Amino acid sequence: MPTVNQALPSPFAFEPSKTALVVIDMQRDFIEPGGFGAALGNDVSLLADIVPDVARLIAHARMRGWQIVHTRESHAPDLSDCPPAKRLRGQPSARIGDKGPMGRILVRGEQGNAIIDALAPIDGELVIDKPGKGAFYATRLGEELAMRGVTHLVFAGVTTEVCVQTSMREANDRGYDCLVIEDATASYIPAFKEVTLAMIRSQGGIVGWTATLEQLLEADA
Ligand code: TIU
Repeated sequence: MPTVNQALPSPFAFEPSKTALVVIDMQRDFIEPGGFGAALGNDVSLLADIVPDVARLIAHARMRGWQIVHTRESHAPDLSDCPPAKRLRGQPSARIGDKGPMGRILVRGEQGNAIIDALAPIDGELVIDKPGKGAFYATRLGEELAMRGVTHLVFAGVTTEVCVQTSMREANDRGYDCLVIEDATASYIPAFKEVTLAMIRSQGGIVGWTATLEQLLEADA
């Protein structure tokens, strides 16, 4: 069984046929100007740096035959799945559902909601639209993974401390062994990324494991 011996806080062993790569929210809304990330006042260029490493990770997962899941944070056009408590935060001039340069912000089907071209899903990969920060809340992800006998999840995507960490915590509570790939995740606030990785692997791996992309690729060569 492949084992990432250098994973922290301890080696991470996984069975490829029971492993899924979960790529969180690599969508234009977060990575390109004019979307939700920018509407919240962030410098979105900070996230683009990880795209080549996420692409390498996806290519590896495809070669190894892991299940691949892409998520998109998104809401129905009538915003019936967007509680006012979520919509009313952020900048009053650019809220979820408002028109932006890439269409309505964080609304399903709009240009800004698409996964960036460099990481586009292919046939056979799951695409999960999620109204929350976590990938399990109000989605079919749990059922889809259970149907496929998945037990181990490898996480990538954005942002580390918001949707990646929330999804990992949801998965951890559901009994999955979770590994986050350090160089395949990013935050608008780089210090938060480092602290999140430290949190995940603290206390004996309270939320899961962390490893670099090279450590994973070497272990699963
Ligand atoms: N995908 C995700 O992380 N959603 C966010 O709103 N992240 C922020 O960092 N704002």
